[in-house]
Amino acid sequence: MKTRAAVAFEAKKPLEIVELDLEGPKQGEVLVELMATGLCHTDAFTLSGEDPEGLFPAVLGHEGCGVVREIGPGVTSVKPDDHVVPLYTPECRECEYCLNPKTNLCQAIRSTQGQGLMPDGTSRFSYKGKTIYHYMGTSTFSNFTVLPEIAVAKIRADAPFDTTCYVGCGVTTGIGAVVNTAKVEPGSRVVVFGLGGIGLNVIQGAKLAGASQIVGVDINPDRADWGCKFGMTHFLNPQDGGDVVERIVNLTGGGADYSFECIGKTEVMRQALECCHKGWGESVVIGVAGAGEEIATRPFQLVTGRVWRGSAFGGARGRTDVPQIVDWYMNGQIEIDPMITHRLSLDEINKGFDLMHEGESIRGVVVY
Ligand code: NAD
Ligand code: AHE
Ligand code: ZN
Repeated sequence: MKTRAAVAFEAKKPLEIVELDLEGPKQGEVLVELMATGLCHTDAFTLSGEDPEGLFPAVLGHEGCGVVREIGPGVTSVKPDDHVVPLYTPECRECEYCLNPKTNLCQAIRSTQGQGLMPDGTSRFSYKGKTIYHYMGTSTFSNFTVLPEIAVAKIRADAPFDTTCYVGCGVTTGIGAVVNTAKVEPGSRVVVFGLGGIGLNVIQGAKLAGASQIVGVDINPDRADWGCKFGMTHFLNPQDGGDVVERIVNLTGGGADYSFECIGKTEVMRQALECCHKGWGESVVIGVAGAGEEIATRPFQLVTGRVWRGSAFGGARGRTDVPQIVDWYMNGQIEIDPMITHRLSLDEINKGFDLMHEGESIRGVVVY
């Protein structure tokens, strides 16, 4: 079949809207009609050429929501007309990782996913006879996409597509980092670096967890109001002068119980660790840094009890946890709607990335 898609033909170039050929679902795969997709900073990161796994030409996009239109042989967990969220972290429920409660990083299809291919080692997308790569196993910047059955979460049918797509990455990543990875306790002092599409969800997760102090840190002063909307208690702009770590240690009365880096800058990751409380403070790296970048700190920071950890997709097991997060949204326990600041057509997708880079949008969503 044919599908309209925004294709990244080359790094650093705008996406091009073209009609692609799409092969139907094979064994264990499903064809999904995307209804909406969010634009996450990770898509921009890969388009920038900084992602060591970045492949071109590819159909980017990993924050979608849509409807199953066709299933391949052997598919049992979903059927046509089911509403689904594509999962860049699948959940096979069988691999060594899925069977270990310490991780959400299902590895069943990770190697082919990183090569921009479906599990059988081929791509379903092509343009003028040439292969176009998949991205993160999801490729939601296409009106139709093919996904392995283990990489879709079935969700309730009354959830709106243009907001629920955000659960496919930003909402789950932010809230999950708080509740699954850090396991923030009531009364905790939390510091969040970067108040964009991820950081604001860390803030609402920290509020949900009962944190008593939630400090937001961002160089964009407009983000102060945004943080307050979701439970931030204090805002700090690093550009206002002074040493950021010292300012946070003073503000929190000794350091953060938990900090979260939601930017992807290694120097900020260091600040996030070093602003943690001696003896017990834990810092969670969420931001994705460019190829070749490394983090550094004095080992003494760890010797004296601070902990450095990371979180992918908020530690969530997608097929199990995504439907529950969608329920939280539909029951009013978490907010999504105010964070969807811009709705765009597929033809306007490059404008959506401009808005992200200009700090104008929290989440831009393409509605098909
Ligand atoms: P975003 O562009 O919406 O937000 C980034 C925020 O950081 C902006 O508000 C910006 O003003 C702020 N910022 C930039 N430099 C800063 C600095 N030096 N100090 C303080 N604030 C600064 O991005 P996003 O979509 O929220 O994504 C954030 C990061 O999280 C990206 O690196 C993205 O790739 C990553 N990410 C990781 C996961 C995961 O599973 N680990 C999932 C999604 C996104
Ligand atoms: N490909 C990059 C790393 C990118 C990365 O860390 N991706 C996150 C999700 S970001 C979503 O917005 C992730 O889930 N990582 C776990 C994994 O297995 O990819 C690189 O540096 O090579
Ligand atoms: Zn993302």
